[in-house]
Amino acid sequence: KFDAVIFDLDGVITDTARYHYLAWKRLAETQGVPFDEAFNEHLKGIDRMGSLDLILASAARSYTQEEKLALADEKNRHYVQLISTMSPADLLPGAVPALDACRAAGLKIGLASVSKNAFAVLEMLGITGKFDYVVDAAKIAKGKPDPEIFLKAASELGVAPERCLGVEDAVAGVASIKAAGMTALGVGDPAVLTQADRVIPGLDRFSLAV
Ligand code: G16
Ligand code: MG
Repeated sequence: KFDAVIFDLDGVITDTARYHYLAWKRLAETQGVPFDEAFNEHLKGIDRMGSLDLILASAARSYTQEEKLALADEKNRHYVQLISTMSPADLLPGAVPALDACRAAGLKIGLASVSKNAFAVLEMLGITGKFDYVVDAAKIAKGKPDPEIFLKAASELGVAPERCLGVEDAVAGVASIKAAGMTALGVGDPAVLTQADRVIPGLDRFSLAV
């Protein structure tokens, strides 16, 4: 049924979603903006400046572009510090077996992350070589939920979108996969990832039977 599988990184292969949450939470608190896990769900898969705009939308004042860039930079420095000790031990259960199962099935393997830190995270996890093609923030103009990132991965892999399976933990990411005309495998809670074709709790339950 599929010729390629395109994985999201944060929250699917490793739990950097937790670190993004902690870094945004601290940033929001410095600006007096309320922040919790439920609000954070809307930020998953959204790029850095887009996430900041969503947080500052409930701030008491408006911010200049210069101030926003400084805040985004501050959040990223905290995030980079949080991920600095990552190693292959931070791979989520089932991540490597899922990648290896796709490889054994003769499928192309892509990665679609809007994170500017994606290549650094892949290196720390020791899995860069497991992907045929990686799309990160530098290669796209529009982030998730726009389909661009998954379409770019498919075209670079030389596979038609309808022959691709996208794997995502974020509402915006699942929307991006569906807008690209692909099948979406959600990782997380089916009550949250309502647009996914199937939802599993983690990659330890990964199968190509979607
Ligand atoms: C990830 C996260 C988002 C984060 C974005 C940008 O996307 O899910 O929470 O805001 O990357 O990250 P950075 O600030 O490192 O550029 P994805 O697509 O990997 O889920
Ligand atoms: Mg994600």
